Amino acid sequence: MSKPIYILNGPNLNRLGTREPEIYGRTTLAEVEAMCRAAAPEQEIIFRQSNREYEIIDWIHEAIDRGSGIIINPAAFTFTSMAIMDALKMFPGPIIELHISNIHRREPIYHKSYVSPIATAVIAGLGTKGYPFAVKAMLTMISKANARHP
Ligand code: DHK
Repeated sequence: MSKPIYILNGPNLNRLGTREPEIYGRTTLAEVEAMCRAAAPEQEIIFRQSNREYEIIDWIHEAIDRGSGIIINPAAFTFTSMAIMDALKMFPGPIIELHISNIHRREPIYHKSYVSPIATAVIAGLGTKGYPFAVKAMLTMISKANARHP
């Protein structure tokens, strides 16, 4: 089994399911976590959420030391945090930036991501189904990376 995949979630995503359901749907974060684990039953997954920027940075540092890939929904920090961008720059493995909504179809404040220039790939607008989709994609990225560097 490869090293764990980190799935990190930013501010307000702990309210998923009741938060603006017309944009984010009614699936809870716990249900999203279950969908991710079901998408990769053989793979260790570390699934976390925080409303604190420093905590997300600490988890990225942890992933630098012991993770194989990062799937991150930075939520509002996407558009504000150079600190998260700088932390992700140090991560040697694949990074998937994920948004439940299509941020590019929303108000202009949601258009400039600090994470996209660092990310290997970006998923936006698939709803919460984007999470298990990202997990499957990450498994492929990790196995390709492992094949390149056995
Ligand atoms: C979630 C948020 O909280 C917003 O701040 C982002 C993102 C969009 C999402 O679509 O998952 O802009």
